[in-house]
Amino acid sequence: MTQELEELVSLFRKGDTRALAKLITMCEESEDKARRIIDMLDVDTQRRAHIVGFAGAPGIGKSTLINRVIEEYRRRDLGVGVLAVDPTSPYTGGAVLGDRSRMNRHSVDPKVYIRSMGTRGQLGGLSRATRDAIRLLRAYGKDVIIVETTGTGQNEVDVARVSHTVVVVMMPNLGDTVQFIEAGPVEVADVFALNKADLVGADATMAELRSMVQLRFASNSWVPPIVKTIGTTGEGVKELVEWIEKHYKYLVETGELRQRERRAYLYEVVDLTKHRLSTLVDSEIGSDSHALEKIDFLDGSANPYKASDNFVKHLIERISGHTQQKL
Ligand SMILES: Nc1nc2c(ncn2[C@@H]2O[C@H](COP(=O)(O)OP(=O)(O)OP(=O)(O)O)[C@@H](O)[C@H]2O)c(=O)[nH]1
Ligand SMILES: [Mg+2]
Repeated sequence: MTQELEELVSLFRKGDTRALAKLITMCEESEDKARRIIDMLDVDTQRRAHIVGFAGAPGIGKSTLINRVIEEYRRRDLGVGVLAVDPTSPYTGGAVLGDRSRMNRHSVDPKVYIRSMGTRGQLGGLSRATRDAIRLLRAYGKDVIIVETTGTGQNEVDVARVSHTVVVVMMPNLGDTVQFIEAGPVEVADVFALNKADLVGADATMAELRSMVQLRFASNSWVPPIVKTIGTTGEGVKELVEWIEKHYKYLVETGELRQRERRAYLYEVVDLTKHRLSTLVDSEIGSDSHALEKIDFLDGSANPYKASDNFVKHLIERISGHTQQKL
């Protein structure tokens, strides 16, 4: 495993796309493999990349739009990585295949890498492997990393945690626009794309969005712009990318970039720790049936709170024993 990994990492460093793909797959396979890979790539992951999240309701045109955004970045000779996170069907299914076919125009371009990621093993939020994939794309030398998530509510919040810039995609006549706005995704928006601007009702929705932005963001130092786009023709996409870049510049100049990265890093550490503790509880119970028997069960007067206190104490002893062995 170690030799295989060393070979892969050395190919990866030479820019081999298959090595990149294999390393992402290994990160998906297990946390242990991910840890070894990230250890080996420690220095490379310091590279800069602009991480851009795209969020919005299913079918709103995110993939179509991203396809055009890739074109725009390629015109600027930037390397792009895209991770399409599919929360409903992790491995197969319409959305994933759809993403492939809509984005595959760039699949022959070595400077573009597109991949669907599942949400397997998630503990709320984007999967650990998605964050590792972002780290790998960054180390690989991509200039821009796009993360597409579908849905409303929690998914937007999750994508915001890993992104520097969040593009919230809207479309005309999205049922009751105001109601949709209340559902949450706007809070995390840095840029709005009003996609499908060719449809009837675009102007009315634009007006609604404008007044909402004025209301919600007026006192912020960055007021999210609203850009009309047509994913199918590419109209408005140049302007969209310009705004995405302006936002990045804003983040750098105000020092917010570092704050966002720090926050993302802390969330990741917290998620990893929660996951490891929960694995520890399971393995403790699974590997040693006595562990459960040690927990007092007094007939009639059982107190699960006290019992769980004792169990936690037991786990802490186990952990400190384990870390001491490692040191
Ligand atoms: N009329 C019109 N249709 C569009 C536009 N952009 C995308 N579409 C169409 O909308 C449909 C959905 O597009 P997708 O790009 O798959 O949407 P998505 O948001 O990625 O969908 P999920 O990944 O399933 O959430 C497709 O049939 C597109 O051709 C647009 O600007 N105008
Ligand atoms: Mg899509």
